[in-house]
Amino acid sequence: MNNSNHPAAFEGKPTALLVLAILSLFLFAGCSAPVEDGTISIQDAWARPAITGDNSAVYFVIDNPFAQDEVLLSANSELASATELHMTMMVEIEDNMEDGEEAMPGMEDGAMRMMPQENVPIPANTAVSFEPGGLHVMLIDLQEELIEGDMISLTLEFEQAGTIVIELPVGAR
Ligand SMILES: [Cu+2]
Repeated sequence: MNNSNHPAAFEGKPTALLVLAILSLFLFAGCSAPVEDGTISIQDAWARPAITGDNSAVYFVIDNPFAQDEVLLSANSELASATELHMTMMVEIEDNMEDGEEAMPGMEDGAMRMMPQENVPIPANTAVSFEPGGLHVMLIDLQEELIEGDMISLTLEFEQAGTIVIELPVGAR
């Protein structure tokens, strides 16, 4: 018997086993190794146009398709005096009003407030959206004007992936 002349019908099986072996290597790597740079992705990023001295906000979607939890620790931009992670949320007026402060017309039921976030968890197999009315990166006290069509860069620090620098356009999508 010459094994190199085995019928073609059997050739598919070793190939399938090889594919499984390679796939399991990838799965094993995904579970045990630290997440390497580039394993999460930042999509659809854009910044709000704003004038010098004013504030702007950056929005994007962070996609973590892996089995390991990720955390966005901080953001940094050279264009702003300070860069913070914020969450806009509706808060009850009565819980947050100073004595004697009056609610603005139309805001009797609550007000939108921006709450600084120490970090933002990006759980395994989850995409987290930063969008108007929710999570955003706040660029505080801009050192230069952000004009629609400009490209700016933003540095993001992740617990697992480390530093990721993204390039993004100024202007609403
Ligand atoms: Cu904000």
